Amino acid sequence: MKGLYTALMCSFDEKGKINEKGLREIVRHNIQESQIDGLYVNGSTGENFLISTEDKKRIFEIVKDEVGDQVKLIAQVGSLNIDEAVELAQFTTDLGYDAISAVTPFYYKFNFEEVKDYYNTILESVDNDLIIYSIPALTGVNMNLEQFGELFENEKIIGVKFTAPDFFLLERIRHAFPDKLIYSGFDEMLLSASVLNIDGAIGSTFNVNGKRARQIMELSAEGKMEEARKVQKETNDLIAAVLDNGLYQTIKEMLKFKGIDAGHCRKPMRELKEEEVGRARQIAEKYM
Ligand code: HMN
Repeated sequence: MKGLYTALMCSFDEKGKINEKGLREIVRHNIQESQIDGLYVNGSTGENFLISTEDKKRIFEIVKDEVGDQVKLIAQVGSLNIDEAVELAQFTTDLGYDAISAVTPFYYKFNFEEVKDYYNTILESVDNDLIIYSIPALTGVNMNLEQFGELFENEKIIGVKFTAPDFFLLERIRHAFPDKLIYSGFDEMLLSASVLNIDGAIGSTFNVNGKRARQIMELSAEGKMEEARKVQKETNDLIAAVLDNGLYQTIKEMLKFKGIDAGHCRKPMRELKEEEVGRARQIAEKYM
């Protein structure tokens, strides 16, 4: 399960319905052009928190059908509705997803016992491995080293998608749990995480920048730091421009520039203005 995973985008039409043809094209682009090791399906980048259970299931099905066994698949099933999380965990395990992942429960101020119970409840219902999705800036859930350790006591919890700029904690987790998988979640910090010996990364920008992400990981592993920094710098020029223009909308527009039917984002995400579409195309032309 090590390696680079694209946090997969989904193509939606202007009414917010799944565009199956576009979704399949995005999947193929990631495998053929970005050359990633796997896909992280229905994460933040997949606009998971904006869609119905039925649509989530349909996306899981389409992606598995398109991918077959070509690359690894991780299903993000986390939900504030724990029944939905369990249902999706079972559904994707039956479909043959290699692992599931679940965002920490958010919005309400759950205490750690509640977070732990959430993961154990999901896992009691399925025979699959789970990767914790930790993204404190969006969920407000900050776990410390001891708490990660308590969650990792469940052998079915095989790792964490670590989306935080806390390299002190990242190093402590790496050192304390050498057998657990750590995936870096912030693409702009990939090199900084790589030097701490992570097992892989999961990122939205790999939809359009997968090859550079791989170079960063490989150059870092070979100790070629000067070259690795150069590629991270190029990557960060791209990411800064994308963030400035509208993250998910701009990545979709860049995919469209490459002839992929990446469609629209779902409301309440906004449409890009004409000049922003122009900027997205310029970013694609420069970096893809
Ligand atoms: C997902 O769940 O879709 C991804 O794993 C999320 C991933 O960590 C991205 N985070 C968010 O979009 C919030 C990053 O790739 C991020 O988009 C990128 O580093 C730019 O900041």
